[in-house]
Amino acid sequence: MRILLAGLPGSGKTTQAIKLAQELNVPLIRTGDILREMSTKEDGLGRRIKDIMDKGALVEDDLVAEIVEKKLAEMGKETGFIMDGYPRTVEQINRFDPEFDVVFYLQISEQEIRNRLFKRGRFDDTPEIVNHRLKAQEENMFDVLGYYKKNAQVHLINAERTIEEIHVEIYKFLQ
Ligand code: B4P
Repeated sequence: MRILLAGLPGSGKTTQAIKLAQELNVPLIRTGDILREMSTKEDGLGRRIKDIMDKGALVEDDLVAEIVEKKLAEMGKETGFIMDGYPRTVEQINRFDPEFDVVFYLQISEQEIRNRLFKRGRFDDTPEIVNHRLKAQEENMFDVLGYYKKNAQVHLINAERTIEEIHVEIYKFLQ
């Protein structure tokens, strides 16, 4: 099964994606991690990605779509996978659509997002960068969700509960 964990930054999508991939024993693709790894390279591309991520903006659609398409081609789509962080815009879907069977969308308030991210304290969790990330992603995620409502099975999840409660809901839905 091809599963997407979607939501705004801080909604818990990565947390749930890791747990689910372990439990189902299927490959996990995380664009955030791939891009952070690429951003450590001391070449032109690495520096460009670092610049974008430092500001809390989205990396170019073309580039991210190409990375994901390549990764899935290497893995073989037929085995099933869990995706975290892609697509984040409809433009990305137009460039490459992984054709998910199920999409879990984690719903959360802005206040709770801020609480969680400030507590986590990653380099891009400062108030200014979080504002940028939310601005860059809110409208886009709304459009992405609209697309999948027509093209996949979408399950909306109340993400303001414990990690375990959310995981159980997702897991049960897949049984
Ligand atoms: P990501 O790495 O995907 O990071 P994120 O959106 O901030 O959320 P993350 O998944 O890490 O956190 P989670 O909600 O699980 O992206 C980083 C950057 O990469 C983007 O800003 C962008 O620049 C770039 N990027 C990635 N994909 C891209 C794409 N497709 N196109 C363009 N650019 C792209 O958890 C957050 C915190 O909440 C954690 O500390 C966790 O412990 C906590 N938490 C989780 N669940 C909780 C719960 N139920 N209760 C309490 N706390 C919880």
